[in-house]
Amino acid sequence: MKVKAAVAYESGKPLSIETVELEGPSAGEVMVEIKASGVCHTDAYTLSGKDPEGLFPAILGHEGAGIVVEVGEGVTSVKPGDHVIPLYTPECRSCEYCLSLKTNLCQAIRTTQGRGVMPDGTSRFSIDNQMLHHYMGTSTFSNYTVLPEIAVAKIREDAPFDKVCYIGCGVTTGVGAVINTAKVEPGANVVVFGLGGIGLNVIQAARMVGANMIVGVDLNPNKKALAEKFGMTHFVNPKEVEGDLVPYLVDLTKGGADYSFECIGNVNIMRQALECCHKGWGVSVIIGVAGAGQEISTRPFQLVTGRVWKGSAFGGARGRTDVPKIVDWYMQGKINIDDLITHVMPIEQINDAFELMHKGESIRSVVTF
Ligand code: NAD
Ligand code: AHE
Ligand code: ZN
Repeated sequence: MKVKAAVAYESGKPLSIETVELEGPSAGEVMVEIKASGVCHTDAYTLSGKDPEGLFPAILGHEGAGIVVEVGEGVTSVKPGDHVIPLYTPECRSCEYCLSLKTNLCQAIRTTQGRGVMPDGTSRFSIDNQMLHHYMGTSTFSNYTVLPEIAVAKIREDAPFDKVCYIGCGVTTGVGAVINTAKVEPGANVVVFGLGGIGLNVIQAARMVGANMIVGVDLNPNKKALAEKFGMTHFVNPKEVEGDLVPYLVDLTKGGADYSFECIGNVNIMRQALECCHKGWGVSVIIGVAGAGQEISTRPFQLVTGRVWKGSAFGGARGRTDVPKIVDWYMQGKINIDDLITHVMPIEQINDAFELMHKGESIRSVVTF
């Protein structure tokens, strides 16, 4: 069928709105009508050409919500009419990774997902007989997309698509990093680097679990007011700190952060995030995604003396199990999504969403179809 999609033909170039061909779902797959999709920094990262897995031409987008319209042979867990959130981290519940219960990184389809194709090695998208790559197994910048059954979370039907799409990445990533990865406890002192679409969700979860100090670090002073509304207790603009940032933060937190979170994707800041942690027990969680060729470094002494470096993908969440619960939290008013969605626009204006992000003027833009 013919669908409307924003196509990334080349890295570094604006997306192009096109009518593209979408094949129906094969066995084990579902077709979803995407109603809304957030634009995450990771989409910009891949479009920039810095993603070693970035493939072009492709249909980007991984933060969507929509309705199942058709299911392939053998699909049992969802049916047409079900409301769903696509999962770039699927949950097959049968691979070694899922069964380990030690990670959320289901590997059932990771290889083909990274190659921009469905599990059978082919793409469902094409234009003028030219194959278009899927992206992160989701391709939500299209009004219809095809996904493996294991890559959709069924959600309640009263949840608004243009809000809960954000749970498809940013909300779950930030909230989950606090709850699942770091397991922040009441009274902990937390430092959050980067007060964007991810960092603000880290902040709201830190407040939710009863953190004591919640320090936000950002170069953009315009992020301060919203971060305070979400629970930040202290704002630090590195440009205004005399001398080194790390000793300043250690001083501020009276010995170092119990937990720090890097929500930028800058390897130099990742080092600062680790080193501002408390000696003996501080845990630093890397969330930000850094470009190809970038590496982190620190003195091993930092780890020998008890600081712990961790990473978190999709907030350590098991999508089919956890995403419906996070939707419930939103619907019950336990988490605030509305104030983070600063811009909503039709898919035709998706390039404006990238521009707003680059200018630091948005937290989350959502495109609708
Ligand atoms: P964003 O652009 O909304 O926010 C980034 C923030 O960092 C901005 O407020 C910016 O002003 C600030 N910043 C930039 N450079 C800085 C510096 N040197 N010092 C202090 N602050 C600085 O981005 P986002 O959508 O919140 O994403 C953040 C990162 O998380 C990206 O790298 C993204 O790819 C990654 N991400 C990872 C996962 C995961 O599962 N691990 C999921 C989603 C996003
Ligand atoms: N292809 C990229 C991977 C980037 C990355 O780490 N992605 C995160 C999700 S970011 C969502 O906004 C993730 O889930 N990683 C685990 C995985 O298996 O990809 C690169 O840099 O190579
Ligand atoms: Zn994302």
